[in-house]
Amino acid sequence: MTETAALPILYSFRRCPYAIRARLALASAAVAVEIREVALACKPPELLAASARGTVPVLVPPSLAMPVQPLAESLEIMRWGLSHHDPQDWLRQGDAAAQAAMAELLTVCDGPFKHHLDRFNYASRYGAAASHTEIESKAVAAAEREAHRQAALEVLRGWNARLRAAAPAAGADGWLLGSRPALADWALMPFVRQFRLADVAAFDAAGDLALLRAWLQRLEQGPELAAVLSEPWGPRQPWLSPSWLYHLALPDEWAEARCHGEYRRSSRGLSLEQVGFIHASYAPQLAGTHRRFYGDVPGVLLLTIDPGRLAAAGVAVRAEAAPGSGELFPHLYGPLPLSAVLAVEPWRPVPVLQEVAA
Ligand SMILES: N[C@@H](CCC(=O)N[C@@H](CS)C(=O)NCC(=O)O)C(=O)O
Repeated sequence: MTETAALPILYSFRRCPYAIRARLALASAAVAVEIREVALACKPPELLAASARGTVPVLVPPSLAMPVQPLAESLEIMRWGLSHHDPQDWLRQGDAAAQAAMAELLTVCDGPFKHHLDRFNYASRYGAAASHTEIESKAVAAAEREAHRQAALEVLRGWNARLRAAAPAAGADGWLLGSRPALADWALMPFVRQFRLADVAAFDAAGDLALLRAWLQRLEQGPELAAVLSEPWGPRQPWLSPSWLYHLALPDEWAEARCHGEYRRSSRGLSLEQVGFIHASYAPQLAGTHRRFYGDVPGVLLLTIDPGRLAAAGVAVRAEAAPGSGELFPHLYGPLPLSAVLAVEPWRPVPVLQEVAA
């Protein structure tokens, strides 16, 4: 069942260009949302329940809003946010010609441009035909990558020409639809930025992209992008799912576990054998656990544990009261198998529910 909450939930990934454009629109619309940063290699079940496709961004509207269906397309999320409040008229309400031009730009960006961008930027993922020798394969892959770069450049030249035509009077200060930015500018920017970052020197030297370069620079250097790449819009630590269990580990002890294939520490300074179980925390308990036991340890690691995989490995989990308090904590009765650990990352302070002020 899809989770619903008082605030809209945005499953996001800080560096994903689709998620960036969604956050840009929600921030511009000053819509309060709860941001849930997702590690794409370790997607929380709540995201998959909201959208089986498992891509980000996904927006789960609050239970009282209509429609209540999650939105799993970045452009839908942008429009949803701006339909509530669009102070800079990104949607160009009432301007059918601008809207049609925008739709065309977005179709090209998310279709052919993205296609070529991916095959240029992540060429190794798309690989050359296997029938070649290794040397031939490398040459074919390089040629294919260059062909995709050229095809993407062709699209960029079209956008550069559009900037010239759309705001001849404004010169280098023009935007895709005239003298002020619209949804299309913000929606395309993260992808043009990605293209530039794949080969900064070549992009910066391209004589026929001067207007587009200036456009990108203005969009990148404004406060909007910086805002959505930092807290609270762009948290660096993945969201802590209530479906998972967590354990704080000392780096040496985790390294030892990796050698042995299982982890046998219960808590700081105590083994599984001494205690009889491994201490763990539910998401909301983690900050307190860290404060009480690990506040002075540099480099402490956060383990994310899947209770389903624990069960499959025959490790029982019991919720039991901590001594001297009625608070129930998850206790693992058996060694923690590495296969049940979904993620290991440096501990960072747990972001509390993030309400982005309107
Ligand atoms: N059409 C979708 C595409 C979203 C998308 O592909 N996002 C990427 C991250 S940038 C993703 O979630 N990929 C899934 C994965 O890597 O497992 C949109 O506009 O939101």
